Amino acid sequence: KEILENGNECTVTRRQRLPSARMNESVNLWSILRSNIGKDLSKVAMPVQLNEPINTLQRLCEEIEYHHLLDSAADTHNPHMRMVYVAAFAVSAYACSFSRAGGKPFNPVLGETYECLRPDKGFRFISEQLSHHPPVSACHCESKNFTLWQDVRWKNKFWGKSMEIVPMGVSHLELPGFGDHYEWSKVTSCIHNILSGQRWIEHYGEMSIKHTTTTGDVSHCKVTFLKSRSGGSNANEVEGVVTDSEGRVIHCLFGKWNEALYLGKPPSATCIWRANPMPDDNEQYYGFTQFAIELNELEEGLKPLLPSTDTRFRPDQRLLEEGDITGAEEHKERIEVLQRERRRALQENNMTHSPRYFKRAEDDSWVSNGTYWDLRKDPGFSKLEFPVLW
Ligand code: PIF
Repeated sequence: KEILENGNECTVTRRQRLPSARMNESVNLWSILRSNIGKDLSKVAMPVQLNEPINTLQRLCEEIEYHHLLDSAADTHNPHMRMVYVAAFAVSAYACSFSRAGGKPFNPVLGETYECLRPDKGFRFISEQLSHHPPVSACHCESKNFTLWQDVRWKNKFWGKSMEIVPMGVSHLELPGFGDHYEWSKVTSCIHNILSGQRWIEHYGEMSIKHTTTTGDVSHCKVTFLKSRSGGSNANEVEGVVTDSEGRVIHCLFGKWNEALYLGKPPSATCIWRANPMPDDNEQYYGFTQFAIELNELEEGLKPLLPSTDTRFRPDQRLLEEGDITGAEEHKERIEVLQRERRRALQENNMTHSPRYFKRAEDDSWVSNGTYWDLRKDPGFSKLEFPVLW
């Protein structure tokens, strides 16, 4: 049962699996990469077969799967324990990537949007593609307990056997109950065996979570994502240290970003977060979690409420989800041509694109302009004009 925004209860049955399993990939990635050596790979149109039926805007929403950790933080009076929950949340965002080295998300087109309204989980989320070259996506998620926003941009580095994805942009979190603000940035991700063998994903580097209130610095947490040693005995390990404003160590954390995070030192440690079990047949279905399976679902009741720019209406992604690779590729190319035409028209008129639901903040980050949910309610997106993206 879900509680709707108007307070009514309704029963929503969400799908338990995608409509179609993943086809065997028959793309020669090497021939694509070889002919684009030295090029920025985000400027190369990739075959749709490399994609999973989810896009970057939805991937940002996937990072919120373990939002209950933020609800716990909002319920915790001790500021250092609050930081423990926030750190666990920041680590949990990586869990879904473990089973996902096989594919890349769809690259949203400029102006594409995505919403995820989950009254059952107590949050509502929006995201928008703000720039095409370089690809920049922003999102904003709110609940009674927290507000979370971030904008992301990647740099790709292709090393031959592996590809590094270096993210830029900052995640922001506010817990209004305490007047807290937290911010952190993402660590580097690396896809190994990109050309042959079993692809696998690794995250490494340091994540520094800063906690401030109007009265100054409160605490800090350094989370280290360890690089795998040869043999892989320490694969996916993370370590964290929470310090107070004077730099004294208050808490220690350890665990694995794909499994669980513990507070304390073994053997007397407390589990703070554990990843949800995966659906049994997930390997055939793109390695998606139950939460990911639900993200691109288009229920009948939702159709008239969404703007036409919502990812759920994007035909190439829908066709891939349904297992029609040929149809998906045709539509992907058609959508790319449309986007090039819109770009040319803007250039010819000396105009630049302006995001619809996000604006620049003083610190140059992108924040919600607060209009999405009001427009959705009144006058309703069906009464507004949108560019034809597909
Ligand atoms: C197309 O995007 P693709 C290109 O941007 C192309 O330049 C553009 O034409 P234009 C098209 O309109 C686009 O559709 C290319 C690139 C996209 C990202 C960033 O979807 C996120 O064809 C990457 O893809 C995160 O992909 C990856 O960039 C996380 O989406 C795992 O660079 C890449 C990925 C490299 C392949 C990795 C393979 C892993 C299995 O004429 O407008 O320029």
